Amino acid sequence: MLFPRLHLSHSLAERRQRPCISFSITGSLLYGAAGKNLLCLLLIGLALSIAVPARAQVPVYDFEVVAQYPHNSRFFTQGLLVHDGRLYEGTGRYGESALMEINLADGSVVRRVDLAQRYFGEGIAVAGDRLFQLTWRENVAFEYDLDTFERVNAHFIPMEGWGLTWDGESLILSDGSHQLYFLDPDTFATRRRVAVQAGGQYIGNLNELEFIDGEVWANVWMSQQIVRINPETGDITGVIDLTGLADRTERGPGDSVLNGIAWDAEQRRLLVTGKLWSHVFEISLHPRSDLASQD
Ligand SMILES: [Ca+2]
Repeated sequence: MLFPRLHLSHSLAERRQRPCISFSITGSLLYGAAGKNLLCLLLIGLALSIAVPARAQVPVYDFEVVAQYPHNSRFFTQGLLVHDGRLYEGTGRYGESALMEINLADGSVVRRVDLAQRYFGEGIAVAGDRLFQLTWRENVAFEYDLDTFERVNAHFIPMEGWGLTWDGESLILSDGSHQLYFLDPDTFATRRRVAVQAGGQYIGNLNELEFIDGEVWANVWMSQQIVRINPETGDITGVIDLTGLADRTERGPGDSVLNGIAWDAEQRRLLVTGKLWSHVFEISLHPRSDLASQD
């Protein structure tokens, strides 16, 4: 069995190599605001108490930094994507929200549209020649012409807006719950939705999104993890543990948590950042090798 092999006497470094993370996809919902060390301890206790079914154990991936690029630490990153080799970012906070094209190499702003003070910007997605940006609690998603950055439409959304991505047919929206909504990009009608879960436990706080090779990847708000989701079933298929990445960048004051996933499909490179981070990181992933040896 897996759980009895987890002992509190393990050193922190050793514990990090053990599959504590396989429980934290549940625990982050409850304990995401806790310190990471405390979180790990709590999760061991949580795992013992809730008896997560063995089927909930999913592959865990560790990261390596391939490259790092400057990022404006005043940007409260809520949406990040690469399209045709160009980096786009949407930022939040009232009075500071914007939609931007960013020069990845030096972090400078190529194009920028500011939102009115009453809007808190959230996730962004490109669908064809259209660029969409959610707002948090203002029940509107803005549509822009990708080429001109002109706002061409506004769509009502009945839920909070958190993350947004595009699977080639539908916009996929997260609202901070465990649900993913698949929306018609013309009408914003909900075509379907899935509940994201692992081993029967709903995984909530889904935030920034990215559609990568048939999967939805999602930041889990206030955690250092990205979950990989089967968009047909809602099943969690993997957990990417980015513990330690936030320590490798200067961060602005406030809610400077990991948020922002951008997949450069042409160059097959993965970019991640966080709110108020001084860097965007290109990372590579590798499976945590000792997961299978725990039983
Ligand atoms: Ca994204």
